[in-house]
Amino acid sequence: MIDLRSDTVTKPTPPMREAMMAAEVGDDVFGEDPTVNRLQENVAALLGKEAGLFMVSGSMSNQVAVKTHTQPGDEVILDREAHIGVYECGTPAAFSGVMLATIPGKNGFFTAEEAELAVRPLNEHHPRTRLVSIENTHNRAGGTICPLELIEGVHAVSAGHGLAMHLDGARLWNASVATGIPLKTYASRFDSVSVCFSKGLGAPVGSMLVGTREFISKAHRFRKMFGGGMRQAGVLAAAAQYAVDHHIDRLADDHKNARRFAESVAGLPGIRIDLDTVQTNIVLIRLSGAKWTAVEAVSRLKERGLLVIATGPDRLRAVFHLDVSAGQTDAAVESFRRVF
Ligand code: TLP
Repeated sequence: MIDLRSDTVTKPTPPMREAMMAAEVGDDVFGEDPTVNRLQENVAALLGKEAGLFMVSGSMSNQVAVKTHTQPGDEVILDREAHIGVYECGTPAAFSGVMLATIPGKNGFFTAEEAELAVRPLNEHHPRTRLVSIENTHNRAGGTICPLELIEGVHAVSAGHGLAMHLDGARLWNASVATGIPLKTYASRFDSVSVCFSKGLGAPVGSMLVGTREFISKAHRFRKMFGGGMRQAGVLAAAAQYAVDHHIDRLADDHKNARRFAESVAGLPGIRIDLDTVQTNIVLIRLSGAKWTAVEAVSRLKERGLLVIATGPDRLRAVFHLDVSAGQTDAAVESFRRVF
């Protein structure tokens, strides 16, 4: 089986497992796990922030950020297709008591003008706008990269209204490798940034939230409240550290494979791919006038040894990662040719 359902499906490599075996550990709830502490310092520095907090998942990292930035009754501005709103179980409402002001962005991103219009006037009728969140790269838009000028523009609007900015950078590594723009540059306009080790970087578990020392110390309490206090988490942090040290540059291979796959299947009957949005490791495949619905296509492709997911009634997603070689990319194209 070639598994293109997500870049979360990667298995830890033998050297990553060795790093996990060798990890020095302690009780992280007491702040005594040296491997976790080192990872937090290293990743915060990589992103140009004062402090970091190791998290169980990207969802926890985003939601602890939302909780830390807001009060119940506040409102968060974000793209309509953002992971925080679409895929995180309604946690902003359930755990933070906040409302989401969603903007139908283009390729996952809204403009400064759209952000300005979404900010509520300050009076007793409205929720208080408190936070603006951007996802980079954008998952449901197909791994698209947020242009720096857009971030700058939205930041200017946020600063003008005294709002905080959060970056869901689950795949920020991919954006940085694809553009050559340093992680720090992307992170610089945000008060908090969440990055994931368990997607393209190939670690089995873990994400990190970074920000000022004060923000992270507040977030630390909420992580415990959300059930995310871990003990000898150094075995996981060691895998994440290995991934940061060895698996960032190689993301370029995933981007090449995604591009080659997209260009090869784009012309098949009933398939439409907007090649302009294939910027990193995700390919969105639209079915228009195809023989199969998305759900039927998933099972036909599975019969031919290829796993993808349906992300809508007429939409498939293929994600390229550490465990997909160039040869397997060609085999995936062949499965599509046969089914379509
Ligand atoms: N995305 C997963 C699924 O939840 C859809 C995937 O397969 O792509 N932010 C972004 C942009 C994400 O894509 C994801 C995971 C998360 C946050 C949440 O991370 P986890 O799964 O660790 O909670």
